[in-house]
Amino acid sequence: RKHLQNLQETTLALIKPDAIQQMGQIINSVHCNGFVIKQLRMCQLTTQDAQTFYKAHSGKPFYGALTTFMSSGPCVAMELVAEDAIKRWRLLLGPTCTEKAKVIAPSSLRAQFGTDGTKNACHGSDSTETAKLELAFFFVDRTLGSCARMRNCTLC
Ligand code: RTP
Ligand code: MG
Repeated sequence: RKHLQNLQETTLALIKPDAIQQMGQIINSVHCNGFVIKQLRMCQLTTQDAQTFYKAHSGKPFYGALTTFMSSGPCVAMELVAEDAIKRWRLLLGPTCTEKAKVIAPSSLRAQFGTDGTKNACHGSDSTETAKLELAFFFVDRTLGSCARMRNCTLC
């Protein structure tokens, strides 16, 4: 039945480096908006990791600034579970550009915690296909009891 199709959908959410000090408020919003956190990790991407994660945007004018920003400090990655999680998380994010978000979606996460058009606080997968790929990117190592770190992690 169509209305049950996206029950228990999963998506990859990121708290980006510009909003890492607001992670408590952002995680509170995650819970208040009915998302369950299935997995969570904090890690700092290398420039190469960021280039791989955002490879769909390679060649665009903002790609260099985006990948430099995304590797400038730690991110928090979360696997979120909810009905229609992909669409609902992106709705909570608001528009890509923080300044636009402040005007048309002032209670969105990007309006509240973003910095500008590139430094915009959070990420959300845009389809079931990208969610699957992006979750594998961050949560591929499920070993218990040891650090499941990124390649070339600078934190440990
Ligand atoms: P995201 O992938 O991070 O969830 O964001 P989005 O779908 O809303 O936007 P997208 O078009 O996929 O862009 C990816 C990220 O690139 C940066 N960006 N900067 N300065 C610019 O014009 C510009 N445009 C995009 C943002 O960090 C955006 O989230
Ligand atoms: Mg996107």
